[in-house]
Amino acid sequence: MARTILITGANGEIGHGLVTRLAELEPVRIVALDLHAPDAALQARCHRVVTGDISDIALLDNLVATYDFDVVYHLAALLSTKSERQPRLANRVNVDGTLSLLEMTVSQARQQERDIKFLYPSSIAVYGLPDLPTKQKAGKVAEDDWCEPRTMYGINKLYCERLGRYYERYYRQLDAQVTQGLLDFRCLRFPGLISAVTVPTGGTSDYAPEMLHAAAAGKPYACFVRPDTRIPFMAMPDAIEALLRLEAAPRDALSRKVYNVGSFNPSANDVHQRVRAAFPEAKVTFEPDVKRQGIVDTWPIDVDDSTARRDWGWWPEYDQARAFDEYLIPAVTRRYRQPHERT
Ligand code: AKB
Repeated sequence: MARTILITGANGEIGHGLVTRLAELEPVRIVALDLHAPDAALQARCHRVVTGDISDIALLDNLVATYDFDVVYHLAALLSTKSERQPRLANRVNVDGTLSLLEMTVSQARQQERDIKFLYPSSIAVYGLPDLPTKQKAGKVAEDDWCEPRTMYGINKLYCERLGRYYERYYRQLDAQVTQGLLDFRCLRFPGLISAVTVPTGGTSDYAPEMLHAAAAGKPYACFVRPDTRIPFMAMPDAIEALLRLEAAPRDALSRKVYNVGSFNPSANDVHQRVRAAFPEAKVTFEPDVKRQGIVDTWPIDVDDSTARRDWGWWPEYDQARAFDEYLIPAVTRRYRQPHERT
């Protein structure tokens, strides 16, 4: 029987790729929730599209009353730059929204005495390196190191990782009766993501995708970080694959709830060189914004994802060269080509 999958933030960057890939892979009933209705092509891949706010408890109650979910992908979030500008809103969306969804999922799992998987994308924003020399020295950061986030978004994500663990293992631990039915919480810490299909909004790793899309669209771009800035990035198809592989992994293979995943870690200048090689007319300047730079400087230069590789066979398809040469550059070129140039 087709699985029923709830995807929150379905109209966002990861949501687009995930809905498309899931619909290709298997007969599945996707219930898509987002503040904004997705385009017609994405809607056609969904069983139902619900337009609404993740912190609307009545709406979530209604969804549980209507569907028996097998898996929940909770992607809805306010990213780091937006969260820094509106911290209370960030807390409402990123924390209260997650809490309501965890509560809804655990209640359904217990009522029906069956397990429901809950996939949660966290971020390298949970890390907080105190200064650049320490960031350099730390190199690849492992999951339990440097979890001292300096942004509202990073704090929200770290707390929700722990809420997930709580709802799986300890929720209502004082109840007299032990109930069956488990919220099976699985979490990935994503690096900056680069998609050829969508442009992110409200993040601080956005300089890389913004630079690429601006160059392909023939628009000038002022990069808001220094050329030597280095953090990990991942091509969107690998991010989708990581979520699907973690979801499919046997539970007893997982030694942790939260996994780093990485693939390549270019400097902003490396991204610029790749973009310039593909679009020689590109007008890119570097005009660092001290405050946004300050945020990126607290994120690690790379992540140690050896546990994901060992436990569930994580392996990125796209290193830096393949990501640009075989995925990003050809796809953005097609995307922004003038209609009269299209063959
Ligand atoms: C952001 O920049 O906020 C995100 C992230 C690193 O999680 N892309």
